[in-house]
Amino acid sequence: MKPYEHKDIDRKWRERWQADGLYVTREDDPRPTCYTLDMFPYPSGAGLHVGHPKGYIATDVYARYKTMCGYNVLHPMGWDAFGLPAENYALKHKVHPGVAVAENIKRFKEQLTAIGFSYDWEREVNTTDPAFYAWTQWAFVQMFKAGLAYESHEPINWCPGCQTGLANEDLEGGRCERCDSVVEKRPMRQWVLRITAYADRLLADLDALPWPDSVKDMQRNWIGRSEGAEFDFAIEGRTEAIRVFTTRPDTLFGATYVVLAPEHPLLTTLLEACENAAEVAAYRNAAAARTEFERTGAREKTGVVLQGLRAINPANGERIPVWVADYVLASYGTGAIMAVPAHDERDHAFAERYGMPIIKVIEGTDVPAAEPYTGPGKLVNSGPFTGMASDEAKPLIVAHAKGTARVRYRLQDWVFSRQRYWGEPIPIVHCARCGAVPVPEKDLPVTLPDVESYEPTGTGESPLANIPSWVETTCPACGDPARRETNTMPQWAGSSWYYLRYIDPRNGTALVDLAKERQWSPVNVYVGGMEHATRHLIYARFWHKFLYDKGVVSRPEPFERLYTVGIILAEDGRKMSKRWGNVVNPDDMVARMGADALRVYEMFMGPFGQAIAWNTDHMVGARRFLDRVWQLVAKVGEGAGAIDPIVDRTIKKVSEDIESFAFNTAISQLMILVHALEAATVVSRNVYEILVRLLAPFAPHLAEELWERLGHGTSVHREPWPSYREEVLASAEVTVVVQVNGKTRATFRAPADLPADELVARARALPEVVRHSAGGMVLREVVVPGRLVNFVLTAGPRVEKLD
Ligand code: ANZ
Ligand code: ZN
Repeated sequence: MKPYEHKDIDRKWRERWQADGLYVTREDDPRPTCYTLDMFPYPSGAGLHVGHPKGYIATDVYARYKTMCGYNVLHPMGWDAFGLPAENYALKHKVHPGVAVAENIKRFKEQLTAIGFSYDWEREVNTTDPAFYAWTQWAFVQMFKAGLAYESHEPINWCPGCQTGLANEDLEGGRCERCDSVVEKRPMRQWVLRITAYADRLLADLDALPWPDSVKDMQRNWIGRSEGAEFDFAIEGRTEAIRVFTTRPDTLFGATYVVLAPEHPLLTTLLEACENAAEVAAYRNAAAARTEFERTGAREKTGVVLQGLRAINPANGERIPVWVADYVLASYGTGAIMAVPAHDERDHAFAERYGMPIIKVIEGTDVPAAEPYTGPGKLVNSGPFTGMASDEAKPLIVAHAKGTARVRYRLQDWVFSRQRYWGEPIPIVHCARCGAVPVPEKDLPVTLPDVESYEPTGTGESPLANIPSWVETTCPACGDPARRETNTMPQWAGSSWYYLRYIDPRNGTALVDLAKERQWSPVNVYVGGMEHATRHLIYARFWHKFLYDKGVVSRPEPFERLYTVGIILAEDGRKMSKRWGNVVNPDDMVARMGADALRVYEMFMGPFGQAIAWNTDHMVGARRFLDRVWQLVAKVGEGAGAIDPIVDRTIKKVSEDIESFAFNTAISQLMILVHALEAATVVSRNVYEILVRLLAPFAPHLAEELWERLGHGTSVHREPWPSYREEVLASAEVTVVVQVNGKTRATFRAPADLPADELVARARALPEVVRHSAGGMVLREVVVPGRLVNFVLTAGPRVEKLD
């Protein structure tokens, strides 16, 4: 029999699918819908490496499977092409970002096409297309009108490398997530989105989302809700008061000093009134040079007292000192605190260092006297509240000291302007008479003009400010001469709503048609990297809720199920990077072994969410598996034969595993089936056809070719998914214990009568077994049917056996 010639087969079917429009999705299709989506890529200059398609392969397997199960599937792809990555690439290679983006998209698309994805390319979106960003701007205008987009002059994060302001979400450990520069604080004019107005709903609606707990917890922490109170500490002999935020109003009687952040606006006024103004000013300037990250780190706390000033504790009228210290952040709460050294760690360390009094007001249990007690307890030294339980005392002390209950968030409003060229222009006109006026909807999009030089200016203005013909305009409200806003939107703007546009990509009169949106929403399965947990996934939820409030969309949450992809490391265990010279290019792999071998390998290499190293030899194993499926055709007899229960078991397992994104165990079950069929003298045609259909989502080209050779004139990808006979799988399920070198590592449920080889194969694919057998080779397996599998390993490198 002819060998499996992947080159011819891959090309033949790609062209045929394209010509037949096999993956074009229609709305006038009565089947239930399923929306399967990948986080769309930045079309970077480096092209794809083998890590990128892993998530795309998974959604493609899922989309093809759901189509065969009878769903009308939406499975689109597009480009997130605005923003710093694209612009930095263009600057480095001295090409216009628009030109670079077009080239990169072309290359990405070729690479993706070579892997055989079932995307409906008629719905392709590109965030840099004016027809797309007209709606990004439209949404901004709606937010402006709703009071959710506003101008601010607060100090923000400034990246000296990228020469632009950044949002908190763009930082990693105090550095720019893009270029790794240490980020500074700079006061500057900027546009900000009031995401905090949605903080409570963003939190509350997390509970019901069937997302991984890890992602939900990251969002909860990022939003960081704190219930507490604000108190005013009057300053003796002056009219100003210092307002503090505390989560522990019950400790107010123990507040022995107050602290202002170095950037606190009141400090400028108080400086003049204190006796050591020069010292305080010097401290403030030194603090400005330290990053927020340094200040909140483990470093010893420092500060300077404002001599001659006294604040008055509103609970008991005590006169207490006022300090400036950089462990208090200007960006949280009110930028000032009441210090309670007996019950707060940071205040305690500070008070010890500077000899401030430590007054215990909560009776703790079992704490060494030298340490602060931070828990709840019975109040002491607290005037009329002494003896009360701390939780009970909270509201009473708030009332007593004329405070107000307050909820604060760690989440801050979203700094939404960038002083860079390659972004959506913010659709605002500044008029001397009318102020900031939104561009009328009929005049959208405000297109990004071509410029000679798109290098960042570093002045706090974007390069757009250098184009008078573009900047100078008239006020939409009064007709006076006015100036356009020259800041652009951040790279996260387009991605905050793009998934809606695939539903209705060419709509010229609405962001999305509501009836179509109702038909397809929400995205049923969304797949992408963990790095988006607190960025894109919070931003998109915020925009979506806003659009929901506006009646633009019909549901409050955009994404139903979410799966995070484990990254593929290089063969040396490091991250794939040009810098290390360890990048594996999918084009080479596809050329050598075929698109289907790449697909099967990436789905088989380990549990989907787990990081795992690439190994070309293992991909060879995946290719061999496909060769064996190919060769099985020679054994196929005519007509239908009896079906062994292993076929039913395989259908059940592969279906359930695809549904739960356990692709590796689905493939190992297919391998078990192929193994069993190889052992038979004849394979009946109906059984082989079941195998081909089960394999179709994973190996679409090969399956299609085999399907044709079996005499079918229609695509296997339009065939119904095979069903299994419940009655032959009626045997009870048991719990099987899995050990590695005699240590129990996992358990799983399996049919009681599962043959030993299948039991072993299922056990071997468990993530715990993969993890605990790394570095050893399986010498033998001990199987107690229906009870236990024990893998006995050698030390030394693990040899993954695929066949
Ligand atoms: C007095 C107090 C007594 C506090 C006590 C804690 C324990 P979370 O839970 O993170 O919201 N705080 C308030 N604003 C701050 C700022 N700008 N920079 C640094 N620290 C600030 O933390 C709230 C607590 O962090 C507040 O409650 C305040 O210290 C401090 F036994 O007030 B607490
Ligand atoms: Zn005007």
